[in-house]
Amino acid sequence: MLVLGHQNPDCDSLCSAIGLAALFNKIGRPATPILQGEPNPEAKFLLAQANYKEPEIRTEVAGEEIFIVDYSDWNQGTADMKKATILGIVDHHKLGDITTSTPLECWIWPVGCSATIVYNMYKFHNQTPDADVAKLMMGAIISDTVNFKGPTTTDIDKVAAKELADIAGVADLQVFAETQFEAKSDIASVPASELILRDQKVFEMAGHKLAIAQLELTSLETALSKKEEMLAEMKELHTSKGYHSTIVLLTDINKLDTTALIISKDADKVAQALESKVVDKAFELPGVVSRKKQIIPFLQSAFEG
Ligand SMILES: [Mn+2]
Repeated sequence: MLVLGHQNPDCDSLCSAIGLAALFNKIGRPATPILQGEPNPEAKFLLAQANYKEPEIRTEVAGEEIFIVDYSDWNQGTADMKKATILGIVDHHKLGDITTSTPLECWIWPVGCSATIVYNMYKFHNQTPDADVAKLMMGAIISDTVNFKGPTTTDIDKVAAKELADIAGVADLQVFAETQFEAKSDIASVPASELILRDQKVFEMAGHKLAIAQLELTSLETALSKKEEMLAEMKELHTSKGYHSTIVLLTDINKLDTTALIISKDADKVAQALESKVVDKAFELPGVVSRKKQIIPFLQSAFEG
């Protein structure tokens, strides 16, 4: 079986796939984690910290048995995913549009991170992750919950991260989190064309496609100095893909605020749905850090009524 996360792999997508595949191997179900693309810099940082080999990148899964983690939408899977047998889903987002012709094993919990669920699957099977895998899963929880400060954080996540840190031999979770966040904030030399795609997900709302990327940073200074370059790259992407809106969220993970850059057929509609106002192709979202909880639901009600 193959275990895979979504496109534009982030920490959770990578580490939960690795964690889940390792669990299956422990209980006699041979499994291999794969990636749909290059992992983001924070995910690469975690691989280096855990001294774990980067999984193979594969974008074809037709004919395979697969388990998917961190999504349940066809559009976040491989193009040929409908030709695979989906054995199961682990996720913590709103339920997507994937359906199957045979029963499947679903672990979908409203928690802060898929890795939290995977860790609880270890407990269900009376297993313990190895130290390196535990470190990866711990890092994914830190990332997805913004070090337990994000609004999706639950006590289940906090307990899982603490126990995983113990298994991994990480003495100070805070110090680890700070180093991890510095790694992902190091964007000075990253080209704008790459930045605008970081953690990008495409959402369909009433027949419109909204591409929403998110950069989580310890400070917005460097990102804002690249605003014009990013807007130019966004415009190009926007036109070539025919999106309704192309949005890049610049989230300050210390101040817990977001500045959104936008290229759109109706930027005012998007900003108004989030109780904001567009000024110079950008709008402010004070107190907003979670795309899935503080942005998507409001855009959905504005577009779908
Ligand atoms: Mn996740």
